[in-house]
Amino acid sequence: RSLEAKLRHALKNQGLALHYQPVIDIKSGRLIGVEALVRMAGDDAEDISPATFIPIAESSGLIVELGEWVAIEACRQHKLWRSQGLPPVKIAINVSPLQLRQRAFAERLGHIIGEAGIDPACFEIEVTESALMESVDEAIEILEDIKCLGVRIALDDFGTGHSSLSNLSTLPLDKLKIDQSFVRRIERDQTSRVITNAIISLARTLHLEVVGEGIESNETLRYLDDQACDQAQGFLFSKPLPADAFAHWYRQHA
Ligand code: G
Ligand code: G
Ligand code: MN
Ligand code: NA
Repeated sequence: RSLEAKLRHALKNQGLALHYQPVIDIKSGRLIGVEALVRMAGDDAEDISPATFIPIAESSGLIVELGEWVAIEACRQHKLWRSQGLPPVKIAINVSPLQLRQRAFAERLGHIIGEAGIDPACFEIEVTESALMESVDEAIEILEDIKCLGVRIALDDFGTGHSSLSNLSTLPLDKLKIDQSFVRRIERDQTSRVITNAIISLARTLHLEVVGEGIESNETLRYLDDQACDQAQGFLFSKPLPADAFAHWYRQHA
């Protein structure tokens, strides 16, 4: 079966799942959020990577349906964790640029969050820098609408796209996520350190939160702490986990 057919089937038959990766406040070491990442079961035990099927979802138009499922499922899970006594951490979903071009996106998102009864300030969308900058003018109005819902907006994979400084200050952003490619080379590459420092100070200047992604070692974490980076995410803390495993991880680390 083609990947598109598999995806269509998965959407209809509960064949998708969200995994959750913790986001840590570096100063306190506490959990402050989770990023939800979609998974599709493959024919064998291996999941099919979203890096493979998201592009198919985009080219086939299934991304709209998939994106709605992701938002609904993230809200459902957030609510369930709350009822199980987990603190009101933020939950982030990844949003494709194609979703952002849907006029109705903000309205749908507002509806989904409202139905679930979730505080919009706990909900964050991640938009990749490169995708956003391809059509800033189109995206900006929708981002403004999303901002009006009270939902937070993070710029993902930051440092690899082509934001102009004027774009950055015009967009209603809350957070920059430093691209993993820089973070992972911090220990061995001076250029990656310089770029990381520049992103952190840019975030400071624009009053944005800043998070280092792809942290795999204590040395990298210490470096980011020294540079006054706010938040951290990476395999050092945990890989993305199924919901139950995440709740277990949380109880062990609370
Ligand atoms: O989880 P993993 O690192 O394999 O994710 C690979 C890529 O797929 C990342 O760039 C991530 O942002 C993207 N991705 C994961 N989940 C979603 C999702 O729900 N929607 C969209 N649009 N992209 C996602
Ligand atoms: O593009 P985005 O930042 O949404 O991608 C998130 C992806 O990064 C997920 O697929 C996740 O599995 C992966 N990831 C998260 N932390 C680490 C890490 O510390 N090392 C590596 N290699 N990948 C990571
Ligand atoms: Mn992301
Ligand atoms: Na990223």
